[in-house]
Formats: sequence, C-alpha cells, structure tokens
Amino acid sequence: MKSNWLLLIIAAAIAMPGCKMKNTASAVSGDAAARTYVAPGKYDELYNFVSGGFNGQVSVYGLPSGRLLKLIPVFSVNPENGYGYSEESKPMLQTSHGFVPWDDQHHLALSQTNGEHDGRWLFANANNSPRVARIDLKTFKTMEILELPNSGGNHSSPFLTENTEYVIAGTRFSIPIGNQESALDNASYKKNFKSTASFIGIDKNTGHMQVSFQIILPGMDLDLSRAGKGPSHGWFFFSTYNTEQASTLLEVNASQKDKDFIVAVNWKKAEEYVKAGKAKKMAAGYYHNTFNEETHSATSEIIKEVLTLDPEELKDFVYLIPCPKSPHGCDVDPSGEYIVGSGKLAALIPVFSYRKFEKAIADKAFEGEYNGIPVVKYEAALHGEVKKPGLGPLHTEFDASGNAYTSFFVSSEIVKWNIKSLEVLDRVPTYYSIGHLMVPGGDTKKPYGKYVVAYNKITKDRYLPTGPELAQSAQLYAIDGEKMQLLLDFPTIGEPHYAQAIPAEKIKAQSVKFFDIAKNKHPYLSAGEKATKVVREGNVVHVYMTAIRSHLTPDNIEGVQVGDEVYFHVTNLEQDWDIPHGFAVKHAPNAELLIMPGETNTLKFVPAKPGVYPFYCTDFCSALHQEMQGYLRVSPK
Ligand code: CUK
Ligand code: CUA
Repeated sequence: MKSNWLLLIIAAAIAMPGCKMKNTASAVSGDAAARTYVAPGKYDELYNFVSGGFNGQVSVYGLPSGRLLKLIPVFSVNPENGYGYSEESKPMLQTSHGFVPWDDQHHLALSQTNGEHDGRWLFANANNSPRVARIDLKTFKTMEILELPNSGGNHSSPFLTENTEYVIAGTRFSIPIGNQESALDNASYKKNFKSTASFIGIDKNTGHMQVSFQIILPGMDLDLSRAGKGPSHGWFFFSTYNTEQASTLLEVNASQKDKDFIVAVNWKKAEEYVKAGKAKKMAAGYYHNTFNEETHSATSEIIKEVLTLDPEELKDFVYLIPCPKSPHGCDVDPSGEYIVGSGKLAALIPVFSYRKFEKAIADKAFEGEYNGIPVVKYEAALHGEVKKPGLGPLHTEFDASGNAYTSFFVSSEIVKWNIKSLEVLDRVPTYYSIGHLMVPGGDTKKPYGKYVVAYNKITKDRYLPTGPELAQSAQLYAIDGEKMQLLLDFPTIGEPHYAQAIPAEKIKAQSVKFFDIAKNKHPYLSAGEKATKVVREGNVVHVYMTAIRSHLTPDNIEGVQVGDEVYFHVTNLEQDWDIPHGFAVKHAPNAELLIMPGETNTLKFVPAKPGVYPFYCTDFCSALHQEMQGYLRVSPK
C-alpha cells in the first residue's frame, strides 16, 4: 500500500475517535447463530473460494458456516501434498526466471457462461511473477499456469468476460518492455515504461489458456478491472493510478492529480485488428505449464512470441474516462449499464453510464488526449455520484435487487446504496479495515445475493491472541433483509484479497472421487502389485511401487548405492473415495508425496551416505496404516 494511504489512515484515526470500535457484541443480533449453524453431517449452502495473498494458494470454505474445506496449492510449493516437490508437479512452477516456489495471489474468477458462474473452472492471478492459473472444479486441482510477458505485477487479473472468452491480466507496475534496464527518473519513466493488458483466450472445451494479444498502454498502473456485460459486452474497464507517470510514489507524488482514469478497452474491436493482421509480433519467451490428466504429470512449453496492439497507432479501441483520485476498484453492475469507480482518496463514488459513455464517443465529447488516447469528458459519461459515502472506497459488489455494496478501508465499513438513485441505504462496521468484499455471484448478471463477506486487513482483538501475527478475519453478513446483519467471524489463511462463491448445487455432483486406474497413462505406472519392479539405468534407479491398504510393494529395496538418483514412482491402487496414501523417505530432502487413488507420483532421492533408510505411508489410511512401511538399503559406491 502506498504512503498516501498511511497519511489518510492517520488522518482518519485522529478525526474519528470512533475508530476505537464500539462494543462489538451488540452488532450481532438474535438469529445469527441459527443462520450460520450447519449441523454435523450437513453440507454448506455455498463454496467460498478465497485468495491466499502472500500465502500463494487458494482456500475453500463452506458458507454460511465459515468452515475450512480445503487448501488448493497454486503458486506456492506445498509440502503437505508434495506440490512443487514431486517430479510430476515441479514443471507447474517453472518460469522464464527459473523455478519460482512462492507468489502473491490476489484475485479469483469463476468461469462464466452467459454472465453466470458455470462451475467449470476457477482462475487465479500471481501478482509477483506475473502468471495466471486455472483450477479445475471437478478435481480442485491446479491444471495450468501461464506466465505473462511484458508485465510487472499482475494485479489487474484474472477478471473475465461473460462467456469466459478472455481472462484479463493487467500490469500494476509499469516496466520497460522487454525488461531492459532503464534510469528511474520521471523522464525515463515517461519514455520507457509501459503497462500491458494481456487478453488470455480460453478454449471453450478444455479451458486451455493462451495469450491471444496484448495491448501496450502508456506507463500508468493498471489496478483492477471488470468486463462489460449485457449492453457493455465487448468492453473491459480498468482502473489506473499514477497517471502522473511519476517514477516514485513517495511523498504522495503520484496522487497529485485531481483525477486518474478508467481505461475502457473495446476488445471486440481489438480482436478485429488482430484478425486483420494489424497486431505486431514481438519476441518473448514465457512459460506455459499444463497438467495432463492422463499422465498425471505437468509439462512446460516455452512460447516464443506475442502479438501486441498499440492504441496510439490503431485508433478507436481504447478510451479514457476521468475518475477521481487514485481509483482502485472498478466494478460493473449486473445489468452491464453502470460502471463504478472507487477513488481511494476520493470523498465520493462516481458511477458511469455505459450508454452515456457510448454516446460521448459517438459525439466526440472529449476533453483532450493522454499519450494519444482520447479522454472522454467526465460529465458526459457520468450517471451520477454517491456523495459522502465513507472514507477510502475500495470495491463494489451487487445484489439482485439493484443495490451496490462498497467496502471502505479507512472508515472500516460496508455501505449499501442504490445504483439508480445513488442514495445510501445502510452501513455496517467491519472489524477492521476491510479490503475486498464479496457477494456470491455479485460480479455476474445474476447475483445469488443473500450474503456479503468482508475480507478484513486488520484483526486485532477478534480472536485469542497468537503472538504478533493474527489470522486475517472474514466476516459474513446477511443482506436479504433491509438492513445488513453481521452473522459470523471466521479466520482465514494468508491474506485474502478477493474471493468468489457459488451455490454448492452447481458443482458438488461433478466432484471426482478417485482417478480411474485403467486410464492412468503415467510412464512409470505400476498397474498392479505384479507390475512393481526396480530398474537400474546407469546411476538412475527407478522404483515402480504400489500403495494399497495396507502395504507398500516392494517394501525392501537393495542394490542402491550412494550418489544414485533414485526415483520412487508410487501408484495408489485404491479405487475408492478419500483414500490417499502418503509416502516419505527418511532424510530425503523433499516433502512427502500424497497420492490420490488411481494416481502415480514420483519422489526423487539422491542418498549421500550409506545406511538403511526407512520409508512409510504418512496418511493414516486403515487400521494397519502403521504397517505401510519398508527399507531402502544404500551401499557405499
Ligand atoms: S486488492 Cu490486491 S492490494 Cu483491493 Cu484487489 Cu488487496
Ligand atoms: Cu497408506 Cu497410511
């Protein structure tokens, strides 16, 4: 967060003694317990996918209970199940800068058909090493990771169009294209630094991602974005800050201007330019990692070029709308007519009208140009302003009845307002300092509504103290009445930024229970215990191993020497739901494997000293779980 935030927070804290929160117990009313109690053995109503922030992963909660159901490893290694440690998963984290075992995961997007969540895939961004991942909602596994060229800080991502035609990835830190070295003064910034909006095309059937084209924009920081829908389908709207193009954001350098911009991109028109051969090929070298469901293994491919479009050259597909002070969230309502900008330092919320914006372009109601891109007059595109809604507006979500819910970081609250009348209807405090908020389906044409969840940045006194760091806190509010009602606090993993939620009915029946071993095409599969063996090729030893309740085969392995590269290829022969087996070797400088039924996973071990190395199953799987063990004998060379 920028230093101007700090100033604002300090100012707000001084101005508002109310920042010392009121008696929070009184904020919860009578039926909150009944509304969030999911009885033992009963299922939750919704899946809630929550970003992990600096944890790099995605976690899955049930709503309304707030129960943690799963952690899906995406951008960080995960010793618990060998993600990033097993030979099969290592390629997933390869990038043009080598193996990157950590990232900062901010936003999530469920795939959509006709502007509604379809329950097929979940997309996630990596902010640090710019990447986008696709998670399959049949297996809850990361299936694909695509690196992005010409990007520094992939924050404005992975928002998507109403039929998942494209997933977007916008650069938060402008950088010199090609990442050459550059001086860091203002003049060099203006000249050399660019931001890019990558349009990642999604294959309708497989979900496969590819960078279809990139739009090279002037150096300004793309923060967040949303696709148009309904009447505005074909457009993408991005918020930007630092349109001063200052190379340093210290001393509130970048927020001197009264207004920054919403960048409106006509992606249908961009597509036409690409089809007409007007895009430029640029040399690149970025990784596309995919997990194959049949071999249960990931492979990496290096992509050598990317198509780029320059809006200073090709006119009429990028426009700018002025938006007050340092906009963060940029959200489109369910009708697709209203675009809400949230200036972090603004004392109002501007709501733009798509129809008016379209007309402003037709009438050429421009106030000028910015780096060759037309700037639409603020008033010409404006539907109206929500006056004095709160301090530090960040993000807006919507219900199905024409209401908007905006999070306010500085004044620590959610404010409900009506989109048409712009009238503030209700406000509730959050504990404390809310970032994103999420209404289930609130980014779609048909919000499920019913709840809003606040993802708070500061926890303080909400839970038992656990040293200097406390779990970040999510809070569930009911929004099906006239007034919002706080129902529940629940701790979360990492730093949740955005989240998505979908009715359980839409995905629970498709959930895969185990992998069909008859379809396992792993090159080192052991299809049954009889197929197990130990094969030496020079100093490489392949152990074809099986795991089934309650033994590992083979269990005693001899003939291995110090310095050999030993690969344990363990196939889990079970064909039953929820029977993974684990596998760990004493002193193997690796994590364990956690092998799903029907899958094959590989652990590499290069023993450095002679001795006897026990190995065993790490996941309690039957009454004879302890008996799933064996020995590796390592002899001197
Ligand atoms: S965000 Cu990434 S800084 Cu408001 Cu979407 Cu938290
Ligand atoms: Cu297999 Cu414990």
